[in-house]
Amino acid sequence: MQTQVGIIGAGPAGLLLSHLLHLQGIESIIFESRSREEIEGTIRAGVLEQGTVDLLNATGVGERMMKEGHVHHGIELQFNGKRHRINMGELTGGKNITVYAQHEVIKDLVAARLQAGAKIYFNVSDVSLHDLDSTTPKIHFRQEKEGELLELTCDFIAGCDGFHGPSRKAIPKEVRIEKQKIYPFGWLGILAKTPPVNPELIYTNHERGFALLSTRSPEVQRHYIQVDPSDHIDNWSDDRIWTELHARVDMADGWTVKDGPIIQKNIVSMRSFVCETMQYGRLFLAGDAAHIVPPTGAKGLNLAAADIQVLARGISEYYQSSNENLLERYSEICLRRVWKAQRFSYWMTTMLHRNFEHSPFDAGIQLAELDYVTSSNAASKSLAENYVGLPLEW
Ligand code: RFL
Ligand code: PHB
Repeated sequence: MQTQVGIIGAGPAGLLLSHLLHLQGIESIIFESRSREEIEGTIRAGVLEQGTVDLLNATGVGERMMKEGHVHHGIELQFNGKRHRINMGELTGGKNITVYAQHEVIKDLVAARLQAGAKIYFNVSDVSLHDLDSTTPKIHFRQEKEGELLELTCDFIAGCDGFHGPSRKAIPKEVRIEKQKIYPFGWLGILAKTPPVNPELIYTNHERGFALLSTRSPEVQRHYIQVDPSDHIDNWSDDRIWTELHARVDMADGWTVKDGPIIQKNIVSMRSFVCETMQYGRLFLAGDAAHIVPPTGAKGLNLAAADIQVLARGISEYYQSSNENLLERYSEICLRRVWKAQRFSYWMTTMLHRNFEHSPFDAGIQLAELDYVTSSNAASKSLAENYVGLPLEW
């Protein structure tokens, strides 16, 4: 089996890459370990930066997002019992974000790819990478468990298989540069059948811990509360979750979050991680395979989309003119943006979560930071320009 680009992982990174390459007449094959139903049903991100929205629109996969997504021109920060609006539109010269669920982006991309006749192998197993430092790298995989081991030969491999996939680990340990930070925070996320509580997202710093009120549709809302990362979801009855949300976000003037049936709940832990070796021979890592951010800045999927824009253009220049200049600079171009998104996500996370090991002094500094960011135009502007997404510098 042979193709131009072998892609491991059908998350936003892998699907978007396959789509962009197709628009340039470049062939690819995607290998995904989960089923189509699973990838289209996994609840994750919700916030798309303006640049991600523009990219999806410009490449013909934004139609449903424009109909069903919600444009937000600001966010609210709540602390000390008061709410403060960051007017992102005004502070960034008209930029905004769109709330549209990641699994809807996945559905749109899978549909577009399959309609164009793309080859996506779902439910594959035993994926491994070989001959990365040759011009004919190979992917081994099984189409069915216990089935025979098959081989794909290609010109390039894109490792778009998330944090736990095999691609990053295929880079020899001696040359792989990895940097990470683990946080003592977890997020318990819920999907609830309730009406929206607010036209914009509310990020809350409360003495009991962080809370975030987000949305998905007029009928379904997405909320998060900070919990211990080692806590188990079975310890959280629906009643306990609502009680905790009320305690953290309800206001003295009678404003209250609306309860309703919880249709999905889980706990995720938080880390910041960068693999600075984003390319090795003919292997290129993109998205969560190369970097993880804590979700407080809403950056993960957007970073994946930015990596893919660079990679797709680099591969396309290679086939058009044998010019490898962009491909050679792939890590360097991506990492500038990745590190800035890491900084922002780290800053939002430490500003908004309660660290129960902090001293009263640390807590004082944290509240001063929130006070500053909501009362200084310069500080609000800095938050806003990062939240809507920094430009990609080539
Ligand atoms: P993904 O989405 O993890 O996709 C990787 C795919 O690779 C497959 N795979 C394999 N395939 C074949 N063989 C193997 N051995 C394989 N191993 C894995 C997996 O099954 C999967 O389908 O990575 P990708 O494409 O890089 O996309 C990254 C995003 O998913 C991620 O960064 C975001 O979800 C992060 N994130 C957010 N990002 C935003 O931009 N805005 C947000 O509002 C936002 N909110 C969030 C988030 C992540 C969250 N969690 C769950 C950590 C909120 C949360 C709670
Ligand atoms: C979400 O709606 O899932 C969401 C929103 C904002 C974040 C993270 C997740 O910072």
